[in-house]
Amino acid sequence: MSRTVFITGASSGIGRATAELLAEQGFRIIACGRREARLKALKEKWGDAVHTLCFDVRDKQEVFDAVASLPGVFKEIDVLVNNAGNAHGMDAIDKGSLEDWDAMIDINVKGLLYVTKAILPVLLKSGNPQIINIGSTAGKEVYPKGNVYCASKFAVDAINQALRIDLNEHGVRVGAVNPGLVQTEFSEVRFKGDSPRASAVYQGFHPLTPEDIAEIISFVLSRPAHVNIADLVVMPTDQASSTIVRKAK
Ligand code: NDP
Ligand code: 8X3
Repeated sequence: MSRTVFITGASSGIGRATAELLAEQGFRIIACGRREARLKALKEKWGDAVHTLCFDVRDKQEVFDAVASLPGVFKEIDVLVNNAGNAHGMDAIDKGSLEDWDAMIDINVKGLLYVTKAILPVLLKSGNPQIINIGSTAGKEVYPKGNVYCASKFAVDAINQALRIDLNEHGVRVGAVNPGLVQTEFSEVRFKGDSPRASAVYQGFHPLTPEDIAEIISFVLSRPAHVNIADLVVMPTDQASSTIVRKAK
């Protein structure tokens, strides 16, 4: 029987690659994001296998209304992939912008909590419930000017552990996938559309692709029900830590 997977941030990067791969593998997908045209393109490509939900994870009401609006078989969610998130800005903490800090805490932490809270009642009815949280190496190690983004991803790490502990009695598999540098729209968002600065982040070495992470998520989902990959860190071979990256001279 095919499982139904609810993916936040499916309009771009890791989330979109995951939606595409899992749709191809026969999962039923609920693809979420704010950019409706991007989601519509997924729906057009995958037809009945995909249902789209357009909402902002920061808005509690939108989150709960979106989940309540799910039709027919899409109401029966087996898997939640908490992926929506971004960095906003990269400044020393004394120079950081309050708006950027609010965005990261509201999206990466509170948004993840709102979505999880809205989905748990249905997820707990699944015969094979699973949550995959997309953390980051930034949630394992603080780097210069990473401050609030790192704090938001450390929070994802804590929430991942908390969900695993509190949902243990319900038999929910909870695990995190924590990538290092993946080439997506992440740096475009972080640097507010400064494309040369964003693309420079991935120059001179071989970064991960969104498809690399999608394959790992698919592997995590394909383990037998008694196997839970609780916390996985993946970096490009050229990356040793948040600050040590082997780059061509
Ligand atoms: P992208 O910018 O390509 O994708 C981010 C996704 O999050 C988009 O689909 C976007 O959709 C969604 N999103 C952002 N804000 C909101 C919001 N307020 N409400 C709803 N959806 C939102 O970046 P990535 O694919 O790289 O990022 C995905 C996750 O991976 C993030 O949690 C990020 O922190 C994490 N990560 C990324 C790494 C990297 O190097 N790229 C490394 C480690 C972790 P839309 O704009 O349509 O709403
Ligand atoms: C994204 C990886 O190193 O840009 O979470 O913070 S990094």
